[in-house]
Amino acid sequence: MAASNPKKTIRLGMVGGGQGAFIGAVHRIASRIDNRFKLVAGALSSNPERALASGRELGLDDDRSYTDYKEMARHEADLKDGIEAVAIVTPNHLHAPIASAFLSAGIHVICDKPLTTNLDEAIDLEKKVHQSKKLFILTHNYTGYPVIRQAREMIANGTLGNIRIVRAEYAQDWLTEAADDDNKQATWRSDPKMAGSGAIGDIGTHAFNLANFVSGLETEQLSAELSRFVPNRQLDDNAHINIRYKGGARGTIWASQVAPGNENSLTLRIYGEKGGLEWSQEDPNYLWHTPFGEPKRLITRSGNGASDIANRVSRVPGGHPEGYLEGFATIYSEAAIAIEAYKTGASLPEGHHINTIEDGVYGMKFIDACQRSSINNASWVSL
Ligand code: SOE
Repeated sequence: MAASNPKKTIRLGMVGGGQGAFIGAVHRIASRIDNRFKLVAGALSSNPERALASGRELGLDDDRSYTDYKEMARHEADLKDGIEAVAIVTPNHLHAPIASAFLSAGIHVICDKPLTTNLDEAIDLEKKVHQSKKLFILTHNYTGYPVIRQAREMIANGTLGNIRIVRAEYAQDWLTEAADDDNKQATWRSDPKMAGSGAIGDIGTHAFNLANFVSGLETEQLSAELSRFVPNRQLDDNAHINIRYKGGARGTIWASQVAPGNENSLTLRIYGEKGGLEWSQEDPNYLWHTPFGEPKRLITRSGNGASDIANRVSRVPGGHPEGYLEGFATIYSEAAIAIEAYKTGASLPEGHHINTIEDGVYGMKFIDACQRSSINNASWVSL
């Protein structure tokens, strides 16, 4: 990222993400790519042996390895060199209580999505964030890709004219069959108490967030049909959603965990009166611009046609692929810039973006509206 960024390393703690977890390791790698954070404390597991072993594996001092996040928040707040920010990488039902404990201790929060298990909890958490006056950053990591930043800029500056159609798809296949009991990732994600929502929360909120981020549109109403295709599954594993945006544009979101052949197929297509944009997460360095009546144009990350906004969040020259981890790293580096600016009062650089508590609540309004609509025969509901 741009050389003008302040370079102070921020002391980071982590809750969740011990041995056997998936997303915690991604957060840790992402936090280090631009050398902006140092992990110094963690409550990596609620199991004492696993917490200690996971901490040691990551080089944490034993006295900064906790099993109780509340104790971690209290103790870290008392230390002279205590953590400045905490990353929450637990199942969804723990996001709100953990975030509240650290906010009350005066520590900034970086949290995985979706925000909570239900909308009421999300609204309560929003109040706590505001009261604490600390930063809350939600890791909607797909907003970190350079050409996604450029797509947003192109739409904002009118390159496509008025937007008419938004189509976001997030298709996976890993839950096509009932998961084994020892599949930790699947078990909590399909438990209503721990996850609160199925495909719409786990991946649909990413698609919704990305479509909003790039298009700049605001949802007026939606109609959703949530399905549970796998017998005995308690949460949705497939969702079809139609969206009416304010101003007249129309959108569809398809989120599925049961679409064989799709590993992590997040795609976005947006069309306006003057042209369109097309992007696929599995080929993330490229953005197609389709001006109406002209040949398609390929914009490449940090290469042909890349803008300053895209280059600001690129690291290596075009033709050398950047992907998931670098996009995630951008979320962390933007968080670091926001934390530094909070401390020093410095202004944020042009193009800087973080997903805030408000984006988290908006995602929960989306989930809530999908659930309300679906149980009512896919009726149109407002957010
Ligand atoms: C699993 O479905 C998962 O890891 C999600 O939880 C992430 O948010 C998504 O980015 C990739 O898939």
